[in-house]
Amino acid sequence: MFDPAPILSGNRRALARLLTRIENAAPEAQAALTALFPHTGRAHVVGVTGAPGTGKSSLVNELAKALRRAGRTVAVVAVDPSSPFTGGAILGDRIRMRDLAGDPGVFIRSMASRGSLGGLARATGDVVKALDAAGFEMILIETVGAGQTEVEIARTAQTTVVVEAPGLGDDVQAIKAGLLEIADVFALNKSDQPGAENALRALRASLDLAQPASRRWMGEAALAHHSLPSGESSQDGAQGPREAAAWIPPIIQTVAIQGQGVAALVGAMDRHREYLRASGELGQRERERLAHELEMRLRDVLLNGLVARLGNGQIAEAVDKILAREIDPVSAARQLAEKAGGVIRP
Ligand SMILES: Nc1nc2c(ncn2[C@@H]2O[C@H](COP(=O)(O)OP(=O)(O)O)[C@@H](O)[C@H]2O)c(=O)[nH]1
Ligand SMILES: [Mg+2]
Repeated sequence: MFDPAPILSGNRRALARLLTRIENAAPEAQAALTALFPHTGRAHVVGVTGAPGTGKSSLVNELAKALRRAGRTVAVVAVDPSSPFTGGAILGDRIRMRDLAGDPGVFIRSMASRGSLGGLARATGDVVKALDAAGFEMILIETVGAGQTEVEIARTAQTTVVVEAPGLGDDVQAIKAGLLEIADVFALNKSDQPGAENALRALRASLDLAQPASRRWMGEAALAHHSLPSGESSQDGAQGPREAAAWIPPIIQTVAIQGQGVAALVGAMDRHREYLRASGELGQRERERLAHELEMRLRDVLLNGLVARLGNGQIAEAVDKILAREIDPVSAARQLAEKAGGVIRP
């Protein structure tokens, strides 16, 4: 039997060991997650995503420091689907370790892909559950915004921060397009760099396409005093009652390497969480997320059960028949399911 007490009382060794088991999909991990599940659902889970080089790691590092200064506990999960390394072998993480080493209120974990990206998304979700049960108040998940895995991982987060930076190429624009719709907060990082003003204008323009100009203007005016001085005029007193009705993703200008704008970014993350709670969206998103997870797990359970009953031989046989165009994939799947238990009827 797995004893959840050490994890719940903040034993870091026990936690680290569990996270390794989760990553390796070790059989004991599931028993642990079952025991810990009732203790989850308290943390504010924030995804930090964006193109490579925009400054996500630097920003996450500064966010962790700012949260610690405010007496809040924080866990960081850095996910890199392209890296075969894990366990903090990434340079950025070693830098982070130096800043935050020895602080029991911080926990940092790097995760890398071992083949299946779906597996990585699932492992990340489980790692977040373990950190949540361990009592970390905020969990920051850093991912490179590129593909399906990131979208899956973003589902885990309650708040998604999309990091942008000036002066990146066309490939970055492409990544951006997919990220605009999942952003709850924008961090326009590297605001010290040439082109920052242009980047701000470009980002606003693409957001205005998605939202009525008047609403957008109101949201930003309300947040203007949190941004870095940028020569932009800020309108005071624009925060009206409509502010509570809809969330407008704010753009927070930051300079991660100087820690500038980081407090404002924490403020925006907190406000988003408060908005989610007040609007009822928090519960709704949680329900959708858990329903999605149940569906995924159900698929796994059913598929594993089916394969166990039929054996790989029958499945390979079906593939041969499909290949020979003797049967189509959907009909073959139905036949196999019926053979395995007869429970599945279209
Ligand atoms: N000038 C400037 N450089 C930054 C800023 N933030 C990060 N960098 C640098 O940009 C590079 C990429 O940062 P990193 O945090 O690793 O980006 P990531 O790939 O998004 O995680 C590093 O050399 C950082 O020092 C910033 O605000 N201004
Ligand atoms: Mg990084």
